[in-house]
Amino acid sequence: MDGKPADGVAGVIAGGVALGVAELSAAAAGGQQASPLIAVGAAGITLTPEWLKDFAIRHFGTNDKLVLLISLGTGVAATAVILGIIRRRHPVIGLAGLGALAVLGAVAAVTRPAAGWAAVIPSIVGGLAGMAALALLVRPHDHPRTGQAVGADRRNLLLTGAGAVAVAGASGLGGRLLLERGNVAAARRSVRLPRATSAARAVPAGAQIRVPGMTPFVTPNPGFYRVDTALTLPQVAPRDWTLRIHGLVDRPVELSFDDLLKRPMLERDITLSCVSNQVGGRYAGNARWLGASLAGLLREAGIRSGADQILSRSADGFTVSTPIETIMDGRDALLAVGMNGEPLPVAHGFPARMVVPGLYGYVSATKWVVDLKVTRFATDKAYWTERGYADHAPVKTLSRIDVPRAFAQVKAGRVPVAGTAWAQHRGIDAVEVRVDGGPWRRAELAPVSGLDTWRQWVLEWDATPGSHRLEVRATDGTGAIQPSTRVPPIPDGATGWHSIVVTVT
Ligand SMILES: Nc1nc2c(c(=O)[nH]1)N[C@H]1C(S)=C(S)[C@@H](COP(=O)(O)O)O[C@H]1N2
Ligand SMILES: [Mo]
Repeated sequence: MDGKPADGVAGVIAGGVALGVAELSAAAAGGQQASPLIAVGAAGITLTPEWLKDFAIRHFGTNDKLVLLISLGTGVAATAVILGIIRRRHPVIGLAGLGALAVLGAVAAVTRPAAGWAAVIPSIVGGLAGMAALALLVRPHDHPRTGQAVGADRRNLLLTGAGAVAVAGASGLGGRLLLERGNVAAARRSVRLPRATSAARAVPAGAQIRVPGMTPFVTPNPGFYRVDTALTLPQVAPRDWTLRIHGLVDRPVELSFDDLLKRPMLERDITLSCVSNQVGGRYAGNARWLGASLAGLLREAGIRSGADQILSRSADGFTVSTPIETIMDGRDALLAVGMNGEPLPVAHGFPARMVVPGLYGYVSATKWVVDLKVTRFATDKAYWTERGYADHAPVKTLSRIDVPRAFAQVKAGRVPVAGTAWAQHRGIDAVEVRVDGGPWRRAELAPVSGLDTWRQWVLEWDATPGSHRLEVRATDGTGAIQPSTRVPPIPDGATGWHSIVVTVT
């Protein structure tokens, strides 16, 4: 009997052997990037069309990578089932299919930024192991008539299968464990951050609106939104870290992590937000950053005339273009090492990242940053600007109703309506709320210590029974009112008024 279920299972086992052995040799050869599954996933992220990436960020949020890995795993398993079944009738094609998958993994791995030729090894070794397993598990020539194993043969097959499963499991697990050893968690714990030479202004007593369910004024690190293209977190040890400043400069600079820590350290409260944030969305967070002045570093390197862009690059090859003008205009643009009193979390750029108040993250906030090229917008494009996003992207004024929640049921009477508004580096001067399209009413603004953080607000509302629509809009420090026109995040950030509907009983 052709195409029996056991052949499909054998295919999956062979696929597992391939991936497991690849994982183990990735640990030996080239690290995370050389693991075929990770490499194909990462290449997938790079090649994904903009609309799909936007959809993924919107619907899966920070889980977008988990969804990608699960889809990939499912795809590989399904292909392996098919190859197992094909192998019975077309022995060579079944094996060649596995070989093709291995080639795909190898190509993906070797084309990752910063990958050497050794990155092909895990896919090839894994592919060969998988082919050997498939050849052993599905032997079409043993029983040309029935294609079925019988008696002692079947026992042999079961033993081979069990052995292959053990190889797949042990090598996969072992490989993962070894790969995790490259983990910088311990190095991060041993970093001692210097004291700030210029401390942050104290957060004013009333900055946090005391209403149950209100967003914290300072976002705790574990709850800080995360947006990046990294499928596995880059593990950059401080002792291996250097920052190169080159391009249109008088004196190229190469900075070690110790050099960086010896520089004057600024501590600043800065709200970071993502261009992908939708009106009412949660891709914004406020932290106390510690870092060196970027302007100071660039001044030492000496920017040549004609340069108008800093192209920053991360350890995993992501790039960001930032206008030099903005970095040098007196705002606190940082090469940050600390976040809320700790070394940067690995997910947020350890050991060093950029933070520039007033610009969306994709044009300012390079995590795991290792390279600054002083260049021109006419010469160089960055990851997202190559994909249709704007070169210049100052943060747009946004305001958000945090309580009550959308579609909440509240009791009639006095109901506090509270939320957050941001227009980094211009500041928030007013927030207004209206109910059911009625007159705008000014909310009470919480105090803030500067222009670079978000600002909380609250309005007491006399809620009457029924269904009501609440809307909010902010005015920034230049007097400009947040526009009502809804535009999508691409190319330079969403606008529109946040509105929610609540039921009063
Ligand atoms: N290396 C690297 N840095 C990056 C990104 C990235 O994909 N890779 N994404 C940028 C974007 S789009 C944003 S909004 C911020 C998010 O920073 P966070 O994850 O610390 O909140 O990081 C920026 N820095
Ligand atoms: Mo972003």
